[in-house]
Amino acid sequence: MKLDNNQLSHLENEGYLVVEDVINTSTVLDPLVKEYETVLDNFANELFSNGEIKDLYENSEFSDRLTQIYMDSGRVNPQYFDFSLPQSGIKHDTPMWHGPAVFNVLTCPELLDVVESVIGTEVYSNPVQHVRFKPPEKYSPLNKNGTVQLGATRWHQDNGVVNEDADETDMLTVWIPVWDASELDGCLHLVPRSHKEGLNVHCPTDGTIAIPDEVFRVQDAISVPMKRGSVLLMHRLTCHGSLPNKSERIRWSLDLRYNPIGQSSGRLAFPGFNAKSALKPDSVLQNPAIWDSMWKDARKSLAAKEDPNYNRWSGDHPACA
Ligand SMILES: O=C(O)CCC(=O)C(=O)O
Ligand SMILES: [Fe+2]
Repeated sequence: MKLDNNQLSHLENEGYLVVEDVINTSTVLDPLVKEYETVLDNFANELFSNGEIKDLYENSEFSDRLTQIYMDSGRVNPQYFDFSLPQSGIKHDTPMWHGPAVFNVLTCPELLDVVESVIGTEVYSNPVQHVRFKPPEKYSPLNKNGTVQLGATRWHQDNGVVNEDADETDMLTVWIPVWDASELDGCLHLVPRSHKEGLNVHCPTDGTIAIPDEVFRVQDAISVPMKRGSVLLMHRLTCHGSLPNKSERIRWSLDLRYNPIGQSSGRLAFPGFNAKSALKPDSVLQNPAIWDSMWKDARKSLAAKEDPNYNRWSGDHPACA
């Protein structure tokens, strides 16, 4: 699906765009859910054999099973399911998941057509990408300070969480609800037109980084409920975050990024790949097993050296006081 001029001007002027019915739910999203059922099975078996949970919760469907396992073990483990690596502390056996069904979402032709309409024909899959299972807050384990583990995502700009080498690029964020994401489920919220107002200061806050409310137009935020199959496009400078999950079910999303081939990804230690190219069609990666091995190679080399620094924010700024 190519975007029309109205859609492109909405993205250009507002800094975001929701496009409905892009991703085929039965051929792309259902297989993703199936694949993650096997990952969850492995997770349950590992925790059970380590004595971290009392039950395998085999008879519960995905959302309840993951929630029950998190409750029983007392901690969330997003890294087990993620198709990226953490920013620090990578070990040779840091868990991650790069299965074919995930690769099929990243390279889904309908999605790449949408992305091409925005950034041009030469499309690179940027390695800053995540799966997010946000558990219902009422069941989510708590941190030592009493806050919910994996609760609402704090306000940020994606440009603020990557290195300076991505500052002048056309990196585009694509947020994909695997299941419907309403306000109750903890959908995204964002500030329209904030991408025209530059990069804000981000402050180190509770183990993550966030833009303080005082420095941007937080009062102008809108929430963006979305249906399964839709995608949300965002400019790299659009201020956004997500709401707490007040529902009974996990909020399941993927967030992906793409940039034109040849531009810097902002996390050069991680592997991206050419996803679509009119100029060099032979350079496009089609084999999910190669993608998986690229990440395993990156993990091996990162485990053997000092952590790269992806964070430009020191907390010295007066707005962080
Ligand atoms: O899904 C979320 O809670 C946050 C997602 C996000 O920040 C992003 O997609 O860039
Ligand atoms: Fe983000």
